[in-house]
Amino acid sequence: MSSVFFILGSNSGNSLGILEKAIALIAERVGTITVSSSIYRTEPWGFESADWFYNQAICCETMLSPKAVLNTILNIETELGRTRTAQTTYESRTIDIDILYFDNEIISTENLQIPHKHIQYRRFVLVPLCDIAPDFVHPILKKTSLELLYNCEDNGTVTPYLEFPKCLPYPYMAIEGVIGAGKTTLATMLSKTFNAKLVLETFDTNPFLPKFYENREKYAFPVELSFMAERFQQLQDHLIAPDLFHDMVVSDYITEKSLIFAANTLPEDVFALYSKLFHIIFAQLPKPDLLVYLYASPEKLKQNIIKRGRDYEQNIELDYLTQLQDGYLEHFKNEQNLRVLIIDVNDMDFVNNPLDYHKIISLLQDDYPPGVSIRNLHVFDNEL
Ligand code: PH2
Ligand code: MG
Ligand code: MG
Repeated sequence: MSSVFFILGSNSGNSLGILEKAIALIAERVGTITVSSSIYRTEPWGFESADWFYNQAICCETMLSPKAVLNTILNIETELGRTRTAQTTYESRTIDIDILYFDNEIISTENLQIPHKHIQYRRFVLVPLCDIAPDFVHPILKKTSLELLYNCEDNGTVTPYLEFPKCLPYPYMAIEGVIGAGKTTLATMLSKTFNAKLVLETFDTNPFLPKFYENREKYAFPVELSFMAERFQQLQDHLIAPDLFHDMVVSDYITEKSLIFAANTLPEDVFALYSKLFHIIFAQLPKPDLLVYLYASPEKLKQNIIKRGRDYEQNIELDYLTQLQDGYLEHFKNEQNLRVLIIDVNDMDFVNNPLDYHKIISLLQDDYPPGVSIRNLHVFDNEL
């Protein structure tokens, strides 16, 4: 019996399904699989592609010779749709199975090199390998997997792949937050993960918005009215019409946003009129089952605004962001029947860090009572 270590990778087709099939075929034809690593999402190494890999390392006990193992895995690759072109550079593949180690053997023939000659240069190999064989010693380099990883200069991203639930307990969710909090990004990501209907505010069709940022007083009323009309129309279209293809709706705003902004931008008497109109118009619309508010400090919001670089937003002052945030928080106190979940995202990066995104999704799986719930807090303590 010999122990053989493999790294499997796929970045095209139904990668997760293909990995699973490859492992089943290896178990059948090569030998019992004794351990397997987590699955990782990894940046393409050695070539450019928008399609990241799924990689996983496994260890298998086999009676076969190295040559026979090689032939077996090449056949499995072909059966699972791997095609090889004459191209000499790397390219995307449905499945790649490479032998990393075969006991402590050192083999160097034209078709087979053991240990695999790139182990020490690749984080996408070393990270999964450290899951299953941290202390295995490379027979040529005489270093353990952990030492190789420690010395590895590759800085390609390798992050654990996490499974998401199939659905969330809230059929209609609204994501809110002040300008720059990431609500549109999060709403869009959630709609993709859960195949939800996405309802995004169409801020760029509001002809008054750039003018408003130039001259607040003059354009406050038309800008707010214009938003109110647009929001009403959109939500009416999406929430009332049944949709056979989506069980969930995610929006990046709540209608009350109109009131919160208007309270800030309109003089008192004009706001009273606006508020009256608002309540007449919106009385009919359903409320979200969960309102998620992304809380970030004004300084962090300002950084995000600078990062995304919309010209007309660049002069927004910290004070204005603070006032809006206070407006939201104050508003939530009075909405006793709404489930409001405040997530402090100051130290989160759900766009680039899959663990953070996963954390948000696990928060969205919980049950919340009506009223305000706060998660992930350090900033808040006694504020609410
Ligand atoms: N395989 C390659 C080349 N580059 N990059 C990642 N992240 N994962 C792989 O499995 C991989 C790669 C050649 O086999
Ligand atoms: Mg390979
Ligand atoms: Mg290969």
